[in-house]
Amino acid sequence: MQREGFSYRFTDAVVRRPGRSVVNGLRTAERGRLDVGLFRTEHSAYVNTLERAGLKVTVLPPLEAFPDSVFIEDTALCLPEGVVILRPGAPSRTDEAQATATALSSFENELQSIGTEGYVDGGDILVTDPVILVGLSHRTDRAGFDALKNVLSNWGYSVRAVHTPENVLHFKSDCSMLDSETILATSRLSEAECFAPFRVLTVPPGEEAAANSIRVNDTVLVPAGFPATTDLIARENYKVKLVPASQAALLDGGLSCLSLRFALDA
Ligand code: CIR
Repeated sequence: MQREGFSYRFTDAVVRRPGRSVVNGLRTAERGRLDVGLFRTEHSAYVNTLERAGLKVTVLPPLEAFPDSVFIEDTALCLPEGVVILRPGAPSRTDEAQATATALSSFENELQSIGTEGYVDGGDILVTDPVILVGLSHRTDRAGFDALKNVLSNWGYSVRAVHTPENVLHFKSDCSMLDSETILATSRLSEAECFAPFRVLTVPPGEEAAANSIRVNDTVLVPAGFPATTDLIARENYKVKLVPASQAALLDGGLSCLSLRFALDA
């Protein structure tokens, strides 16, 4: 049985700086021209916000061979028992995970992997205190889910497969965990009723991208530009910090994708 709050109480984070090749990152729609300089500025603001929320942040150098490697969350799952190296489902990203494994091996965690049978993107994994939800999606398949569940069950976790809506890249593009009992989600996801028995706060229409916020210790990081969602979360008495994420959004990325967050023993 895990300590209450283990899913949002962290000491450390690892991020990867966007390289010049980020302009070639995957995207489901053309939403505007990506500005590498602005991406780096927003990335620095993100790192700064994680630090202010109490984390020691390790910044890894860009990986030019992998345009999407700034979205490091998709390559691993960090838990108190250790790290599971994942296998991202986009062909251009599958080998990205090896570089994450190398970087994380210095943190002396137990390192497991889901092997080479299926695919899982970290963006499809929502860790909550009582259960780990894994969205099957265009990036995460049943074989990957089974391999991941195998590792997590050995560590004592309860794991459940859920459905990611057809037009949504990752399960967590549409939801995030605010505390042990509360999830923030879009209406299309909360209507799928995959969150029972959680309390669900529904993101106001038109602000779907704000569902990918992140709880880090006592702060909820919310992407800038979504005032109704910001109000909703603040009214519930969470401490909110806005973070600019316009360039990640051009590549279907949100705040959670930009870091791996974990707790090291004191
Ligand atoms: C991709 O398509 O893989 C990247 N352009 C965006 C990844 C976003 N990651 C996430 O939601 N966890």
